[in-house]
Amino acid sequence: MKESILKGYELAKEYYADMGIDIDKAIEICDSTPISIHCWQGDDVNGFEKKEGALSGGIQTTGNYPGKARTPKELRSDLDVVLKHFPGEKKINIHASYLEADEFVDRNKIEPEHFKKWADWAVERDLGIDFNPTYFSHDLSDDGTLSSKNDKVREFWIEHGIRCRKIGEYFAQRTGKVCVINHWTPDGDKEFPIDTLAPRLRLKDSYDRIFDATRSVTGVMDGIESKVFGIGLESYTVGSHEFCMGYVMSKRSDHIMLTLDCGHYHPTEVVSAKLGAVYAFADHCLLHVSRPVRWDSDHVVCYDDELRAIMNEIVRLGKVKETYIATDYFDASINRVAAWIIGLRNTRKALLNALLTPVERLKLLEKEGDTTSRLAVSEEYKTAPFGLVWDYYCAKKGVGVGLEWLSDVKKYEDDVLSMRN
Ligand code: RNT
Ligand code: ZN
Repeated sequence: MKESILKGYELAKEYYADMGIDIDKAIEICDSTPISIHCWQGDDVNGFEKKEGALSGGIQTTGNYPGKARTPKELRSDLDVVLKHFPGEKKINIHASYLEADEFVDRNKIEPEHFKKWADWAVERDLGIDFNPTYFSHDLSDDGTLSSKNDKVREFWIEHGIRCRKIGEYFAQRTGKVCVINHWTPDGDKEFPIDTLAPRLRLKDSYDRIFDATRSVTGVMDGIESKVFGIGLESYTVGSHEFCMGYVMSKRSDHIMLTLDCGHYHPTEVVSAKLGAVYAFADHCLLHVSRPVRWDSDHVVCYDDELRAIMNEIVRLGKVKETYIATDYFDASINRVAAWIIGLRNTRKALLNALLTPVERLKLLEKEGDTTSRLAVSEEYKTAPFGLVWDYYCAKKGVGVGLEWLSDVKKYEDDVLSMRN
């Protein structure tokens, strides 16, 4: 390690010790907290089903930067570059549409064997695996999935959900780590429906049936993700926030939790402000870390106020272990590998920053009613020498300090990505 990095570490250690913070302990907690890497940043949410089809379900990647992964092998090779430049415990988050089979296998026919190569790859790297049923980008998903009024269509998607939970169990068994499954359906309407209740009752029934049919599954946690609207489905969303929150809370289940995606609320609402309320009723929740710009645009995650506020909140609530952190964005306008690394490093960085907050001191001031000091202390630590701790942590983990990662990614672009088109 460079002399200057070590010097910086010593300086920061002293500074934070004065605030009552042990930076080594903060690094240790940060490092052991899993962050789940969404596989879909590498290929614009295409997946590897042997069937042509456009991305649907009201989500959209924008940009046409060259070099996207066209095969599972390419995607995993790109992910290996990401893994090199992002510190701490990692998981890989796969969608059902990223299966591998010689011939087309429909969503209601998927089996653990179609994900064996992903599991082998993850086990070799000691990564956990998270999973997602793909309830979009399919011939049968254009007019509702789990809430469809067409029984055959609904049965098809229930079967998909059931199979996904079994595949989740397979991943948990292969990796020895919990598999977090996220259930998100795009179901909704471009115009205001007359009957807003019936689709929700069907969605509720579908989730019930998926969970009832897979009661014996172990090692799996299930997130239910809400949304405000999708493109083309602007007026009505079946799985709205109230629906999903109501569903999760009414189940009182030890494995069903709410998923909060940063882009899935009205533009002035923030996830950081919701966590304290959710945790009044829940033991766990799943975060989809994303950056909405005026809508659910899924921009690359930046080290911005809201990301820091989210991480601060889970630290202050004492819910770092209980909160499953996953990234969810898709930017096709810049080098996709760099997009991954930038967002993932920022997510980890914000977590470390939050862990270096004098939380105990602030809580005490609040308890004593000294709101003046509470504000003064809160403001003061904002300019603490956090960057020195981050650089030391990155150096210690060998993932590149500062922009060291960028030249490696540029080289990978020249040698590999640019040859793909
Ligand atoms: C869509 C949801 C969902 C997806 C992924 C691909 O609005 O955020 O989580 O982004 O499942
Ligand atoms: Zn999401």
